[in-house]
Amino acid sequence: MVQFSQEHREIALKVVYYGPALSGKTTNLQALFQKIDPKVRGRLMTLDTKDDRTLFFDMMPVFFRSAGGVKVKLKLYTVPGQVMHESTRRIVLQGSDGVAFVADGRRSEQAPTLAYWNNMLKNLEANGLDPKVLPMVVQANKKDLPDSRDDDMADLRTATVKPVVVPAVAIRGEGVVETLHYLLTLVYRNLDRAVGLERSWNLSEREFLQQIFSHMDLRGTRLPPPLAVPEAPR
Ligand SMILES: Nc1nc2c(ncn2[C@@H]2O[C@H](COP(=O)(O)OP(=O)(O)O)[C@@H](O)[C@H]2O)c(=O)[nH]1
Ligand SMILES: [Mg+2]
Repeated sequence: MVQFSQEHREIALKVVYYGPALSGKTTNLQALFQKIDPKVRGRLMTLDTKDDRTLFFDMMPVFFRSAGGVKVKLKLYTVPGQVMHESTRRIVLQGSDGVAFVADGRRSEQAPTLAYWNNMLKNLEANGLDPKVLPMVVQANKKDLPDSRDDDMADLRTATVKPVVVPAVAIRGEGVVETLHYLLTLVYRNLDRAVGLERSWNLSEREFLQQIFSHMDLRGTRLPPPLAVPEAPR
């Protein structure tokens, strides 16, 4: 759950990059780290083993202060993908305000991706997070590989959970900013509905997004114009 401190005029948000081992979660954070102005980003903490796998999780903080004097802290986390880290994954999901599900978009990965997705939905509920309400974006990654799927990950959609799908080649930084932008738009709207970010905190959607994305190198990125992001289908 988002953390607010009225006294310090501070909002702390947690966004989690979730997905199977080697789908590209760490690569997403590394690409964002390279694109974002050091003035607003903290350190990128990653702890990978030699075979590229995340041992615990990766974390990158992003900070800004709005014109209305609200300090926003955004923490981006990944989870370790391997089966043995199930309990860590559940803990990292705790209190998340939004989830980017990074999928290896190859046909050969379709079955394990679906299994992982369903496992995530279960872990969300175990954490008291409602997948019908929690902002979620699916990233169809590794679009550069020859057997990549072109079905828009339709099998991940259920009657009640219909995530937006963003294609990506994270290793080239493509689709990475778009994924975060879409997710943060949904995160903002969800919190605004819940606590009135605009009304009570004087923090508009436009300013929230602009504070983050105007500090990024957006070459090669195609972001929608302000306020033009559609609601996720429900
Ligand atoms: N071809 C290709 N490889 C990728 C892409 N994104 C990540 N990878 C590779 O996939 C492997 C696993 O990526 P990593 O980010 O460590 O996965 P994680 O386990 O989800 O953190 C690494 O060798 C990456 O270089 C991509 O878009 N295309
Ligand atoms: Mg990793």
